[in-house]
This record gives sequence, structure tokens and C-alpha cells, in this order.
Amino acid sequence: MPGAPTPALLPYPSDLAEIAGLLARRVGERIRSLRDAGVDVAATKSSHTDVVTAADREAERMLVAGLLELRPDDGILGEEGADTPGTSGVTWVIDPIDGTVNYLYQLPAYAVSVAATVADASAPAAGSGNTHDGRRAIAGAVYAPVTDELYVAWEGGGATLNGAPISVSPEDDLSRALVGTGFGYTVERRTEQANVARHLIPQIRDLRRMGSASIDLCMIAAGRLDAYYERGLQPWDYAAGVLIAREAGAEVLGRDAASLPGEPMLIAGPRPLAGALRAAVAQAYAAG
Ligand code: LIP
Repeated sequence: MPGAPTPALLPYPSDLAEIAGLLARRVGERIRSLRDAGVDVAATKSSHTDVVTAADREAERMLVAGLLELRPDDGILGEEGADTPGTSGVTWVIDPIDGTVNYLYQLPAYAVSVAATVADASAPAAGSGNTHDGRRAIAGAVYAPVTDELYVAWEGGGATLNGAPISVSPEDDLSRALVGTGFGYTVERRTEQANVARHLIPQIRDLRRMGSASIDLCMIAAGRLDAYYERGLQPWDYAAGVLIAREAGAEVLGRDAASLPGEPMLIAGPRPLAGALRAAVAQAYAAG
């Protein structure tokens, strides 16, 4: 691929993970103090409930400034508009506040998500950890400031929560599984998702809707959720969380065996539970 770096030129993923953790915590502490000072909606995006606050925009500016200082040749893709190509082969995919509605309502489930990714167009069968957007995270961090929990992973290095190793749930029975999911910002998408949930709920222990995909995926990594599925996520919602979950032992799947995780569907959990959930979700969509 023209411009793709030779592997020897890529930095050590552990160094990138350190940068991700440093910036996620720094920005997370800032958004926590902004929240305490008071937050208002600055604009809406895909619908009148898809909000952005001034804190989202300040947090993304802080992340971009920190990355330009520490990794000036890298690309950056952010939820609030950051989009620079870079020349190093590393692209940072950032969500300055994942769980923005929770943040607006002063609910605790919000996080800063920072992932260092490389281009990877591998087929799903290769199982390389790449996602539908054509990238693979090689280092990432998710910081939840209210609970002061920093999740970090790098490719091949395992996953940690505040420095301690974490691993997925041992649950293998869907009927005993506590399953996380989320709902979109449009009425049409939410109606469809509610119908899928209606079909699933009799088959599982219970459903949890945290409101932050990066936190959902970290809950999978820490074994606090048994499995997770969601349709309609963006790369910044899942980039770091997918790596953290995979490094903690999760299988991360797409809609079917021929699809990569991401859009339209992302499913995560321990083997074989993730596969069982994928089959149940497919049946729920087919049932209409
Ligand atoms: C959120 C996701 C969550 C999804 C919400 C929203 P945002 O991201 O993390 O999983 O269910 O609808 O998309 O908008 O807070 O960055």
C-alpha cells in the first residue's frame, strides 16, 4: 500500500499505550471538572437527541494538542471533527466523551476513549482484530473519570484496569448471560433495536444499557458483563474498547462469519458465548 510504513518504523505498541493512558486520564479529569462546573448542549448532530457539548469540543482539542505534541506525524480521527491523515502509518481514533448523554445528565457512565490504529484490510477469517472501518487498534486506553478507572491494552500485551490484569467472564451459557447493548439516536433505529431486545430478553439473564460503548467493551474485558452487542457504532466508540476486550480474552465479531465487527454490528464476549449471542441476534432480526 503506497505510503504504508515498514513494520520496523512503527513504534512499540506499549509506548503508544502509555501515551493513550496519559492523555485519556488528563482529558478525563478535565471533563469531570467541566461537568461539575455545569454543562449545556452546544449543538445536535444526527437527531435532536444526538447532542454535543462545549466539553466534547474542548476535550477533543486537548486530545489533538497532546497527540500533535507527542506524535506529530500520526493521523487523527475524532468524533467531533478532527481528521488529519498523518504520514507515520499510525492513526489515533478518539472519542473525547463517549457517553455524552450520560455526561449531560450527570450519570457516571462516560469515558475518554483513545486508540492508536494501523490500516488493516484483513478478511474476517484471518481474525487479525481489524474492524469494519479498515483499521486495527494496536494500543488503546479508556478512562472513566467518575469511577477513576483506566483501562489500557496494547497488541499482545494483555489488558489492565488501573494496572491490574483483567479477563473476560467464564460464562458460556446464554441463559445465564448478563448482556450489554445500546440504542441509536433515531426513532427508526431505536424501534428496530427495541424489537430485537424483546426477542433476546427471554433467552438471557438480563440486559444492561450503559450508554457508552467503550465502557460496555471494558466491562466485557473485566468480566462485569458476560456479552455485548450493538448496531450502529462509530469507529471512535469502539476502537480502543475492542482491543481492550480482545486482549482480555474476548472474541469480537461482526454480524456474521463473513463480516468484520463495527458497522452494522459489533458483538463481544468470551468463546463460545459471543457466537451464541451472534446467532440469537441474527434470529431476532430475522423474526422482525
Ligand atoms: C454512544 C455510544 C453508545 C450508544 C449511544 C451513543 P456517544 O456514543 O457509546 O454505545 O448506545 O447511542 O452512540 O454518542 O455518547 O459518543
